[in-house]
Amino acid sequence: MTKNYKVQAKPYEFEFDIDTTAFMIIDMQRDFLYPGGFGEKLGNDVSATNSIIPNVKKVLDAAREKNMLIIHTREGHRPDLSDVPESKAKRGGGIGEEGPMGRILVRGEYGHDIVDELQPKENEVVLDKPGKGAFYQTDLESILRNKNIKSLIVSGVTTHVCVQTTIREANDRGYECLMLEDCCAAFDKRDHEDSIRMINQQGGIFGWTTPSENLLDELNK
Ligand code: TIU
Repeated sequence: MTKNYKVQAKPYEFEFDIDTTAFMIIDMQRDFLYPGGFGEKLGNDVSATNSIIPNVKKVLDAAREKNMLIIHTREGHRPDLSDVPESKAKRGGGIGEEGPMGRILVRGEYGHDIVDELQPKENEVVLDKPGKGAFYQTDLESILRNKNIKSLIVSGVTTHVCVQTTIREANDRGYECLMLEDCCAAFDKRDHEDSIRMINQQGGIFGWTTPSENLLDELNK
């Protein structure tokens, strides 16, 4: 494999082959980015998660230009809620309840879908997941194998929950992950910053992190 791109990152340069790298956008759903959805119902202010939409869009445009594999994920459940563990239902967020954007975190509802600015194109993968990690109870591993993907560039929300869980799952499966710092957000800035440190500490214990500008500079060279 020729690694034809090198991005400045922490803890050291992230090298990847564009043909074996996918751009992942985790859960940029209205339910996490707009008032009245799951994120707010859990007691959070959604302004931080909403604020990264333009940053993610810039990288999405660049990834489309380079014909990278693009994978969008959505956290959510069946309309009959049969796939919601009791432990998750109990912990709030109003899963299945009627809200201003439809039934919260339920597939097919307006709030469950991806925001207008980042709507997937027909040739892009949309992966529905019931949990926090994108590998749990999904066919992500099979898709990555079939498409010969070795590295993941990761964006989305929230940094400390679905983004971190997915990067940890990917790392254990042998994928090299670059997390884009300004293309991820948590409701609380501290959770976001702590996550960045957790990922790139100990020589990149489970990944690399960088501001998206460094990736865009490299892709535009
Ligand atoms: N609560 C929270 O921070 N996140 C989630 O429940 N899901 C995702 O991170 N997508």
